[in-house]
Parts: sequence; structure tokens; C-alpha cells
Amino acid sequence: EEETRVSYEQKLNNTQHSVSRKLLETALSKKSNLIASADVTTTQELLALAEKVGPHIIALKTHIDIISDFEYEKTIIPLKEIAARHQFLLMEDRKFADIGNTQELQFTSGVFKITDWADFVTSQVIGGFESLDCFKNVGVVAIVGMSSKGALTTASYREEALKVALSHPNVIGGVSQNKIPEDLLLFTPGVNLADSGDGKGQQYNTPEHVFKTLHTDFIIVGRGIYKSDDPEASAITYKTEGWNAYINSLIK
Ligand code: S5P
Repeated sequence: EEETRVSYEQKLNNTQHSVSRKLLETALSKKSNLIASADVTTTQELLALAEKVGPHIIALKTHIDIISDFEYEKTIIPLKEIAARHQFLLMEDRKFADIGNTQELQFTSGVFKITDWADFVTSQVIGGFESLDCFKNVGVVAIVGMSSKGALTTASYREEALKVALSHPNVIGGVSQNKIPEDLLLFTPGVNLADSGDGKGQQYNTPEHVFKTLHTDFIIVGRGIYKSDDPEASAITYKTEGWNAYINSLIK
């Protein structure tokens, strides 16, 4: 792509949302645009991973409902302490996809009480504009397009999803495998340096590709880090690759 991208500094000047600001400030101070996806299934693995990768990431993305021994006191309280100590945000990848009232219950109730600890959450926008009203104390990352083969997030779906995302004050960005307007933060999963797929539909790109062609802001890396023999070393590799790819994407 020929055009230059909008820098983190420029995005910081253009946003009032406290979560966007925190993400961008953390990216600049840590020289990292890496979000680690902690798709592990026990509290011990979750906390150990957070501790190892914490210094190198701007956010830890969780699927809190896959933790088999979840207990608020044993899982969330220590996770929050690690996040505060290593200065990263907590992103719960809940991908809400219901009517507003149900999403509000899923966000505030049950055992997970996401509203009490997540700095920001992912949500589908399939329930329409008002379904996102309940997330007013956090940032919302709208699922605009999905990385998996055969996903139904076609160009026309993405266009409609972006209209909701751009107009809703709770939305700070989008997850997509395509470029989105630069006044939203772009989060791109499906990033892996070693693999092109997982045999279950996932499709991978390199950090270089997503910064250069999509002008992404933040890469999300799951198995490339937590399945590695040395998750901390892998986090450093993805952080360095991601940061260099971002710097290169600033140059025409
Ligand atoms: O389109 C998407 C959106 C998301 S949030 N594709 C994705 O893979 N994700 C999430 O990113 C997915 O739920 C998983 O937690 C992570 C990718 O993990 P990896 O192991 O394939 O890197």
C-alpha cells in the first residue's frame, strides 16, 4: 500500500476515550503493539503466562470461560495484580452476540463478572447499535471481520458492522483482517511467524503483512506464544517484529 498510516502519537491526539489512550500510551512507552492471547485452561497456566509475558505486552486477551478452575478470588485478583505490576490491560474476548439486555447480564453477572475487571471487551455488532450501550464503563472492540476460513463477515457485512462501530461512543476499535477507518484502533489476530493455519480454519499472517497492508495497530498472538517452549522469548520476538513492522509502516 502506498499511503502512510496514522501513527500512535496522532491517534493519541485524536481520541478522548480513556481505554484507547491507555493502550496507545502503553504501546509508546513499552515500544510494543503486542496483545498475547491467553487461551489456556487453568488458573495456574493463566497466571504463569501473564507473569512471563507481562513486561512485553500492552494487553492480555482472555477467554475467561475456558478456565476450568475459575474462582474470582483465585483467578481474577492475582491476574489484576500482575496486570497492574507489569502495566498491561485486560481484554476479555467474550464476543458478545445477543440483545442488549442479555449482553448486559452476561457482562455483569454469572461467575465471571466481566464488568468488574476487564478493561475492554470484544463484541459482535450483529445485535445492532443499542446492544452495545451496556458496555459504557469499558472499551468495546467490535468484531468486524473474522480470520477463519469461510467466515460470513463478507464485504457488505463489514461495511454495515463498521457503521455501527464508528457511530457508537463505547467502541474504541475493531477486529478485522481488512483495513478499517483510521479513527478506530485496528486489532488483528491470526498472526503467527511459523504457521499458515491450524487445520481448524484459522488463517495466519505475519506481523509485517498486517502492519504494511492493513495498517493494523495491535497484533494478537495466541499459540505463537503460549504453545512455545519459551513463551517469554517468543513474546519478545513478536514484540520486536511487531514494533519494527509498525515503524516500517510509518515510512512511505
Ligand atoms: O477473527 C478472529 C477474532 C479473534 S478475537 N480470529 C481470532 O483468532 N480471534 C482470537 O484470537 C481467537 O479467539 C484466539 O483467542 C486468538 C487467536 O489465537 P491463535 O492461537 O490462533 O493465535
